[in-house]
Formats: sequence, structure tokens, C-alpha cells
Amino acid sequence: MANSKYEYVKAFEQPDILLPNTWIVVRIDGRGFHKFSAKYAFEKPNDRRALDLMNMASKAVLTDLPDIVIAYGISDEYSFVFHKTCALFERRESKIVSTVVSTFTAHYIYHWNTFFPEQPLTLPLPSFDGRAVLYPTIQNLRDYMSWRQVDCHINNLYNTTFWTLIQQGGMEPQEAEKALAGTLAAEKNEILFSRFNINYNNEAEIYKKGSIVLRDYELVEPGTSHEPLDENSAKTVEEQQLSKTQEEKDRKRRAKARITVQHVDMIKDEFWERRPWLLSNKP
Ligand code: DGT
Ligand code: MG
Ligand code: MG
Ligand code: MG
Ligand code: MG
Repeated sequence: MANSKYEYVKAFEQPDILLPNTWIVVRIDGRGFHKFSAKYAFEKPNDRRALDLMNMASKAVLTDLPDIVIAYGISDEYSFVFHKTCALFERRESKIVSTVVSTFTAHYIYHWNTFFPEQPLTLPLPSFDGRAVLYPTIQNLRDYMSWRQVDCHINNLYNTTFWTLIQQGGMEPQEAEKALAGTLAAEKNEILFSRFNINYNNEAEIYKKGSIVLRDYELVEPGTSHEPLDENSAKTVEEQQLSKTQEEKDRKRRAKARITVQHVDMIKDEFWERRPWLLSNKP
């Protein structure tokens, strides 16, 4: 095809290839969900329907994008982890981020009715922002996931105590805020237990731990030997890249695996040791 005189405009597009051999985390977050959750009267502090809808949309994202190894969600956010060998869209950042965001948003809206049958969606529709962050080591990646799960715990303990003081203790929001200012976790646990007979440990795991979406393969018993993680592998970057046929085989295996949602601790080693495929060279 002959070049038109307009073609030079293509040169204005900036390359945005994500650094090779690094873990890609795409985090999406609901836009203005403070307002959105009020509009649809989400239950406080946690609305199970809203969380189940987030989880449903994330499962659909993992189904549509087999390159994602694991995802983690709390509140109105979800983090999607792409394996460091991922070659999707030649690792072009804007293609990866925009695809995750639009796929998630499409499924969120598509499934809304299943979880909120009494409240049809009206304009303005929910939307999400997204960003990609790169983590060079497994330790960095695990620390990222731990950071989000610790955030879930801290926020949930605070919100649970805050809303209990209001809903069961009859406090005004300002009073509750004052009562909790500067309190430690143990003190919040104590307020819940001594004043309201609530044992925080008995709260639902989905609220305390958040939601982990992953492909369900067989769990490995702790202590069993398996292929070592590649953190300090002597292999070159090239050697770590999977061959095309192997990659295709793995892609098919991943596409067939059942995608599950779990609410468990991923801060301790055990979670990763029992699922060695998550961080191995062969996702
Ligand atoms: P942004 O992200 O800067 O556009 O603004 P927001 O308003 O989305 O703020 P963000 O993401 O920091 O906080 C999430 C909001 O969503 C927060 O106000 C609480 C609300 N939210 C999330 N999940 C629930 C829920 O299960 N129940 C209720 N009542 N609210 C929720
Ligand atoms: Mg925000
Ligand atoms: Mg938000
Ligand atoms: Mg948020
Ligand atoms: Mg196109």
C-alpha cells in the first residue's frame, strides 16, 4: 500500500514496552466508588454482593487473559499479576492496562443484574482506572501482595469497629472517629468484644483476608520437593523465556484449569509453597 502523506503522524506514537523479565501488576480501582456505593446503598462496612460482583468480573478477566497468574481484590480494587515471562501484546503497557480495565469493566456491568437484581444500573455507569507497576524479584512481588492484604486487614478492622460503634452503639460518625483515633488493633478488638460481644476472628474470611483469584491445580503438600523458584537462577533471560511450543501448551493448560476465588493468608510462605506453579518458571 502506498504511503499517504499523512502517515508521518504514526511517528508521534511513543513506545511503552514494559521492562522484560519483571513481574507486571495491573491494579484497577473503581472511580468515585465512595459516591457509587452510596447511590446503590452498599451495606456498610462490607457489601457481600458488591464483593462477589468484583470477584465474578475478575474471574472473567483471568479467563479472557490466561497470562495472568493470580489476582487479589479488596474494596473497589483488584490487582492482576502477569508472569515475568509474559509476552502479551509485546508487553506494551497501554495495551495491557487498557485491556484489563475494559475487560473488567465490561464484565462488572454485564453481571451487575445478577448481584443487584432489585437495583438496575443507571447513568453514570461505573468505571475503573488502571496502572501497571513492575516488580523485579519474587520478594518484591510477594511484598506487594502482602501490602495489599495487610491493608485489607487494617481497613476492615477499622471499618468494622467504626460501623459497629454507629450501628449498634448509636454513635454519630464523628464520635466514632474520635473514639477510634490513635487506637491499636488490640484496642479495636477489645471494643468489639467487650462492648458488642463480637469476636473479630469470627468475621467472614472474605472481609478479613480479601479475595484471591487463581487457577486451581493440585495443591503441593508442604515439605514436598518441587522445582525451585527462579529467584536466583543462573539461567539467562533468554533461557528463562519459554519456547513457543511449550508456551502454547502451558497456555492451553491454563485455559482449561478451573478458576477459583479463595480467602486465605498469602503473607506466610505456606500459600506460595503449596502452589509452586504460581511463581515458577513455567506458569
Ligand atoms: P477514587 O478511587 O479516587 O476514584 O475514589 P473512591 O471514592 O473510589 O475512593 P477509594 O477507591 O479510595 O475508596 C473506595 C470507596 O468505595 C470507599 O469510599 C468505600 C467504598 N466501598 C468499597 N467497597 C464497599 C463496600 O463493600 N461497602 C460500602 N458501603 N462501601 C464500599
Ligand atoms: Mg483512590
Ligand atoms: Mg476507588
Ligand atoms: Mg479503592
Ligand atoms: Mg486494532
